[in-house]
Amino acid sequence: MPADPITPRELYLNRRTWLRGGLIAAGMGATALVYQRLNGVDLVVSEQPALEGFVPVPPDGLARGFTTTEPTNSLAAITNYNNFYEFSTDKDGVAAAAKDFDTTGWKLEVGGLVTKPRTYDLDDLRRRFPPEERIYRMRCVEAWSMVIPWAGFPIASLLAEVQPLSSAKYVAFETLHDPARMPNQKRAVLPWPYVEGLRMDEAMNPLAILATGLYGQHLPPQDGAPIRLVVPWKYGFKGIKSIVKITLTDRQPPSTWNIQAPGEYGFYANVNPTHDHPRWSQATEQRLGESGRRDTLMFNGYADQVAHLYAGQDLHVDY
Ligand SMILES: Nc1nc2c(c(=O)[nH]1)N[C@H]1C(S)=C(S)[C@@H](COP(=O)(O)O)O[C@H]1N2
Ligand SMILES: [Mo]
Repeated sequence: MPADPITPRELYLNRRTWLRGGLIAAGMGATALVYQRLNGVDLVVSEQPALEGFVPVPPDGLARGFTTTEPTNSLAAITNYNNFYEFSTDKDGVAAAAKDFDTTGWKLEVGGLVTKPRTYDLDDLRRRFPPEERIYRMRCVEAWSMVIPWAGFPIASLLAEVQPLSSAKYVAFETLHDPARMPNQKRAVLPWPYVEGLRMDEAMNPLAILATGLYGQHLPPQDGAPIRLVVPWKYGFKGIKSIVKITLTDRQPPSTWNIQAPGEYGFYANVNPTHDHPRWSQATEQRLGESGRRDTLMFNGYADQVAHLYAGQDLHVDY
């Protein structure tokens, strides 16, 4: 198997054609799935228009956790190895199944316990919140990981505009529910729509973003077009895709995987190498494109930025 081609950062900002390449065989260990890209299978290469007003990661971004010196995974890998059950439960089948997903006329409704509820269209969002680059590690609860150059804006900026009431303690997120456009919603593989939530202080942390792009392009359908959540210190399932609704609330919101298997997936779902999943270890992970496994880091390596949010909380109980 060829290694995942690493894309130098200088190239992706102006390069419009992408090499087709094989993905790696990511061995997940005896307890988890083994993913193999067979020779001869073409990847779905997802070309999207460039994002206007894209702001590269700031020079002091490393200290703030906004970037990393670890190599980014290729666009081909990021867009052909996905979890998005509304389209397919096969990670290598999402790209093809979501290829024609139409996001024309998308609306994002923001309401609940706020002073100024508001419905945004994508042009509003782009105008008001220019896409900033954030290069984050992404650690799936299934024990694989990638490094992804997102473009997005802090949720804090959006919340500042709608002005949460002091009674608002949590932020609830909801994915589109439309089986005509998300065909796997015709099957009851999960309760639809997919929902997620954050505590207010988590949502206000500068690392938490709403992403509208990656590699300086608009977000491809398989990665959650046109807008999805990215919280890099939590397991990937918290990063809800294709969001239509954000609601401020005083109660802990439901989380799809927590409803589905409460003993396996907590509401907080902070990356924690010392708290194993009941069916597999969380101590190590398979980074796509690497041959050996690497150690999983507490809070996925973002402890300096977020550990204070959980002071006094038992992360083996509130997991
Ligand atoms: N609506 C929705 N959001 C979702 C999922 C999903 O199935 N449906 N899968 C989650 C999981 S388990 C992961 S690991 C990430 C994967 O994001 P990526 O495919 O862009 O890497 O999306 C998350 N967001
Ligand atoms: Mo995941």
